[in-house]
Amino acid sequence: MLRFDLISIFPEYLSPLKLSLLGKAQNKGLLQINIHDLRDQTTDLHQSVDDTPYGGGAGMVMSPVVWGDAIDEITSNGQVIDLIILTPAGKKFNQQMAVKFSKCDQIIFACGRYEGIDARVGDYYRSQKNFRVHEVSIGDYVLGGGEVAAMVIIEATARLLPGVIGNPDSLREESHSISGQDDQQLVEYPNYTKPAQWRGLEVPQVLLSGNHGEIAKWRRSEAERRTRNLEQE
Ligand code: 6GU
Repeated sequence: MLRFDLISIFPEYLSPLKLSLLGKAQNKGLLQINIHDLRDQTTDLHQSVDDTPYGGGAGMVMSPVVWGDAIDEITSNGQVIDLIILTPAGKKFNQQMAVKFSKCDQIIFACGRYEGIDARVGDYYRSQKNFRVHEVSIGDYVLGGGEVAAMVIIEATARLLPGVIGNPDSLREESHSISGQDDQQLVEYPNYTKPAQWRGLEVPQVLLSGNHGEIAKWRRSEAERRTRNLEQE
């Protein structure tokens, strides 16, 4: 069973992970999500997790001591652990990465705040043979911390696990899993449901035709058109 461990100074910020699809999946025993408070690892009166940057500059940097202790505490020996460090400087998350993460045993999410985590945390765990370290961003903008990014990655990853989604067919047909000609990714075709007329707008005739070959062709060309339009923006 895939186990997610999240470490954050705002554990309550991660409470949506108990809801909806992910909540049900945990109740069914399909995956496990554990949330840890980074401050539990502090030893000083003020429970400090950060300090000023060596070399000067604005902001604060999170302590490698506190992070190392927090990660070690949830490290179960034996299996490989994937450590995801959330940072706007990381590799941009995509569907292929979600597929890879869905095949892991244990994923630890280090949700940094401030100017980020001391760089030696990534270096140290990269040197440990039972760890794989990934620095990941969810897009080209800056968030206040990694918590929302971790939830994005977990939601995208967990729904690929067997049993999490009611109808597994919806995994194959949807956006970003449809492979185009040269295996390039296509976004999804537009979808319609009843009524056939709404506020003067009609559902495309071909979808009412019952001709499955024509419908598949139309959907394919719409997906290609939408993908081309996105590339032009
Ligand atoms: Cl993972 N963290 C922060 N702080 N900002 C981000 C991000 C992560 N991904 C995009 N922006």
